[in-house]
Amino acid sequence: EPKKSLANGAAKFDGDGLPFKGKLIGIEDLPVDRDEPKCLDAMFKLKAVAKARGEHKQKIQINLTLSAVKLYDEVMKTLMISHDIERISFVVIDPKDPRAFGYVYNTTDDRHQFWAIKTERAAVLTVLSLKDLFDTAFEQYNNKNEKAKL
Ligand code: I3P
Repeated sequence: EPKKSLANGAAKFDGDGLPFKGKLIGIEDLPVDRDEPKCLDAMFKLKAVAKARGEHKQKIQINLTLSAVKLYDEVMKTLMISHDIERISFVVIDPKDPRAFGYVYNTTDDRHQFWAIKTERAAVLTVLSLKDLFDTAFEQYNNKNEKAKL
């Protein structure tokens, strides 16, 4: 079977990118850039904090583009933050909640922020698309390097 064409596979991440609806559970700094137990501890803690707050979590839209994971405020339609994909080091699914996942974003000043997100649909859909995005970006990077060698 021929390899899936890069152009077709990458198209869904073009422009505004691939959108998912969700809610922001919370953000916490971690001591390291990849550690599943620490991420899940942060996830459970952030969920408890959100619940104790007694307010609705912020509704967001998550757009996956070839350069970044972009988080928009769903109500205001404003860009909250853009996370360059090369600064995302780790993605986890909450094993206790099919609608929650999180990722570690490494800031330019070397902090490791865990972003916990509740998805409208199954979190695995967003996580698989994220994996697809990382693979596509990596492939494009390699293709560019191959061309540079010619
Ligand atoms: C709500 C319930 C929902 C949750 C919502 C809670 O609590 O846990 O599942 O939505 O969060 O308020 P209750 O059952 O007491 O009404 P998510 O599953 O999407 O988090 P929210 O208020 O932050 O939207």
